[in-house]
Amino acid sequence: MHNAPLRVLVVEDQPLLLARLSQLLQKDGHQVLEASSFHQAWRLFDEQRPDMLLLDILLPDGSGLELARRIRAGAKGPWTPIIFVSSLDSEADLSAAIEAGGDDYLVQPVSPLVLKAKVHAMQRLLEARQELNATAVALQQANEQLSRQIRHDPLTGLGNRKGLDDQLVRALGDARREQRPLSMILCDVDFFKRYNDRLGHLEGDQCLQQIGRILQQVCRRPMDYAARYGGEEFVLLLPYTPPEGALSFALALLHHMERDSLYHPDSPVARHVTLSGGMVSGIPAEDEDATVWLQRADEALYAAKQRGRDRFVS
Ligand code: GH3
Ligand code: MG
Ligand code: MG
Ligand code: MG
Repeated sequence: MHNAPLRVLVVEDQPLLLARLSQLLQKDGHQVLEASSFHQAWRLFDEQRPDMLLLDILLPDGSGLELARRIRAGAKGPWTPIIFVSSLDSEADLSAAIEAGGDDYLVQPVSPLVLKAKVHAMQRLLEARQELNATAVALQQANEQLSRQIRHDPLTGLGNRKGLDDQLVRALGDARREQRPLSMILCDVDFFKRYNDRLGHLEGDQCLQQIGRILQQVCRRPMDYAARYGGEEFVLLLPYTPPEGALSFALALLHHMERDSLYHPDSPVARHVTLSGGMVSGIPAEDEDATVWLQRADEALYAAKQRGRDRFVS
C-alpha cells in the first residue's frame, strides 16, 4: 500500500469548514484544490481533473448531488472517487448522495481519523483500478503481438499460410468491389529435396531465408504481400496488377534469383537455386474465392514444372 499523495478537490461553501477540511488533507500530504460554489467546483473539476472530491451537498448556486451526477454522466476519463461531506444526516440524504454517484458519505463535524481512513479506502480502490488498467493494457499488447505472430513465418520474416489466407480473401474482395485486377504468383523451389540432401537441412533453411529476402526486394510497393505458404512454397499477392504487370514481376524475380540466389550443387536446370511459378491475374468473378485462385495458381505451377522449371506460367 503506497498511499501516494492525491490531488483532492474540496467543495464547501462555508469558509471555516472549507479551511478545516483542507488543513486535514494537507496534513496527510495531499494537495488541495478549493471551491466554494457549484460552478467554481465544476470548472475546477473540468480543468484540473483531481484524483478525488470531498463534496458538500448544499451550495449557494446548486446541489452537490447534481455535481456528482454531472461528473458520473461524463464518465470518459478515469473514475474519480467522491466522498460527500455534509451536515445533513438523514437516511434519505445519505441514500440520495450515494445514488447520485457518491462513493461514501461523512457527516459534519468530520472526525479527522475517520476522514483519513476513508481517504485511504479510496486510495486502495484507485490503486486497484490502476493495476487493472495496466493489466488490460498488457493483455491487449500481448494479444496484438500474438495476432501478428500467428500470421508470420519466423524463418523468413514473411507472412505465413494463415496470413496469406486472410490477405487473399481481403484482396479478392477489394479487387471485386473496385473492379480492379489482382495478381497472384505461387512459387515453388526447384529440386529443393536435392539441395537439402546435398547440403543439409540447415543450409536448406538458409536458402529459404535468402529466397525470402529476394521476394521482399521484388515486392517494393507497400500493398504487395509475400508469404511462405508451405515448406518451400511462396506466394506473392499483387493488388492493382494486370497480367502484364504480373509477367514483369515474374521476369524481375527470375532475374533476381539468377543474380542473388544460392548455388545449387545438384540442379539439372541451372547452377543456382531456381523457382517455378504459377500466375493468376484478373478481376475476380463472383464465384471465384481464395480456394479457386489457389487451385488455378497450383495448376499453372504444375505446368511450369512440366515445361522444365525455372519459369513462370499463367
Ligand atoms: P520440385 O522441383 O518438383 O519442386 O522438386 P523438390 O525437390 O523441390 O520437391 P519435393 O516436394 O519433392 O521436395 C520439397 C523439399 O523441400 C522436401 C523438403 O525436405 C524440403 N523442405 C520443405 N520445407 C523445408 C524447410 O522448412 N526447410 C528445409 N531445409 N527444407 C524444407
Ligand atoms: Mg453547504
Ligand atoms: Mg513443393
Ligand atoms: Mg519444390
